[in-house]
Amino acid sequence: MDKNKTSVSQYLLYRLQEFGSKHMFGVCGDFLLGFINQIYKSPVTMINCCNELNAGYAADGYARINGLGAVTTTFTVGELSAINAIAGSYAEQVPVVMIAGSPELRHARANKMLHHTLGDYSIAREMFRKITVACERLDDPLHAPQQIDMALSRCLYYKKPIYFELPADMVTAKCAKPGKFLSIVKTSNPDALAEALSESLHLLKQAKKPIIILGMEIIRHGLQDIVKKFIEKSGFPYCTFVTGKTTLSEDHPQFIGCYKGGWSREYVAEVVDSSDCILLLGGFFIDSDTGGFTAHLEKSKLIQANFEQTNIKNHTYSEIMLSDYIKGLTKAVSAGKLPSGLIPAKTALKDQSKVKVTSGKKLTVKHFFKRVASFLNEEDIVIAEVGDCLYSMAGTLLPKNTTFISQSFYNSIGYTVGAALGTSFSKKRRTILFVGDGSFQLTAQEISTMLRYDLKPIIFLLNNQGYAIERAIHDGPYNDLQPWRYHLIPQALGGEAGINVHTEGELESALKVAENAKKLTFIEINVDKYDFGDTLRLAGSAMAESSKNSYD
Ligand SMILES: Cc1ncc(C[n+]2csc(CCOP(=O)(O)OP(=O)(O)O)c2C)c(N)n1
Ligand SMILES: [Mg+2]
Repeated sequence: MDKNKTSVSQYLLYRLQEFGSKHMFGVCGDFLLGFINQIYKSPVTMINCCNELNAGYAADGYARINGLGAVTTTFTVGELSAINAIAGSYAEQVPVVMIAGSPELRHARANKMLHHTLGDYSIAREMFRKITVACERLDDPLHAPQQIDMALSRCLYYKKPIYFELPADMVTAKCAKPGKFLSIVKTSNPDALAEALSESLHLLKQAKKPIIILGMEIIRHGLQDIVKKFIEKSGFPYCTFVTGKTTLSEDHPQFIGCYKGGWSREYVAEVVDSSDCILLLGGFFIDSDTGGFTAHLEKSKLIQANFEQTNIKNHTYSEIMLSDYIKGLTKAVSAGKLPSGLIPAKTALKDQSKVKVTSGKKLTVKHFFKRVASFLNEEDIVIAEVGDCLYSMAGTLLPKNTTFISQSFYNSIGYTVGAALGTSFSKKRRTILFVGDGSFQLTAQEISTMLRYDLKPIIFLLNNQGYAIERAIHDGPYNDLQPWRYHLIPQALGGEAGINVHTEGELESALKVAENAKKLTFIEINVDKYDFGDTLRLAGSAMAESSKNSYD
């Protein structure tokens, strides 16, 4: 073989692992077998999942920790199962590479009515085009390296998913070996940047009570160090949206808590609502970040800096890179252009350390989340599913260097089980999953994959006998579930039975087991059907209000 050549599939796999994706999640199929064989011959490890949706979720969770995730499926039937996961990655700005193995090109050219094809070979690909930043069919080995590099550079720059269709006969087709990878680099328009900085500094200088809010883009674009430097130099207090939770370690002395509009803790709401200059870095006005749009973030006092543009009050500066903008502010503070240490911030309350335990007492949602907060360790990866798990965990102060993961914008339930599979490959960190019974019923089978690959997440399943969040909006029989014996599921899937917890005492014993566990730990937390956390109750009323015209 020509030493300067490789195959299209090996080229792709080389690039994936180069940028952090050392595992590939997926489900095989006849059009994909050749590619999967190549994965087994490459440095990338294939993780065979139970279904494609979960594989997509796993790739998303994996990408949030490792910088890039990848999922592979067979043509149409497999990829359309994964499409909801890719849509979630698009909404939540997560760099995931989706690879669909398709029939050999000769079949496509002859438009043969092969199984899985819908009669039109382009339909699935065109569906992905809307939810990716690059959508490529690798049908020419000469151009494939360029297509792969261009798409990947967009994925890594925008932190959004990309899609490749890989026809079966292209898997081993020869192409050039990977050369130097060219990343997308954009620079700010210097005049626009200078003007935006000057206007921002004017507002910040006049402010008596400035506050910083961090949204999702800071984590996604890896700007934590830059932001930390600015926060520390300025001395301004800061909070995060839910989508920005754990952007910086939550033990930071200037951190006052998670801001959720009208659903925030009193002190956080008071600081933000009474601020005369709000500096929103990397955030958007998402309902779950603004307490169902109850936030008082008035434009007259708002500076909103996003990835490629900054809005100040009612006008927009485009072509400004967020990193340049934050660095510019930091430089101004260092040069004494901004007063620093304006407000002595009251650090986020740590009221969760002492919890009174009464052995035989029935467990409540409030007791569980308060108690489990002190079970969490530094460096843990904490994943919370939409529902009471997310609402309760968002308000929990997390230990140093914890990473919080949730699909709090796209809200596709079941996401966290797949995501926990993906994060569990970070062997040095514990993955702690909090998932509701309703959500779990969508993606439960992926526990099987965790067992298959000897992964050791700690899973808390909140069994409140149904869809509590939906009950809080509008109740009916559709919010009830078939009552599964959740703690027995790991056993049915080839592992050992989990622990069933009903009382405060049983929770203590279960946490001891979990602390010393050398294998996957599954703990079913049983609470009353109408036992809702405070934020869930508030969220329920807000959502009921927003759909009130649909109920009679
Ligand atoms: C894929 C998908 N299907 C349906 C919904 C609507 N939905 C949102 S939350 C929810 C119920 C979640 O129940 P559970 O996981 O038990 O959490 P709880 O509210 O009980 O804490 C449903 C059905 C959704 N968000 N995503
Ligand atoms: Mg539930």
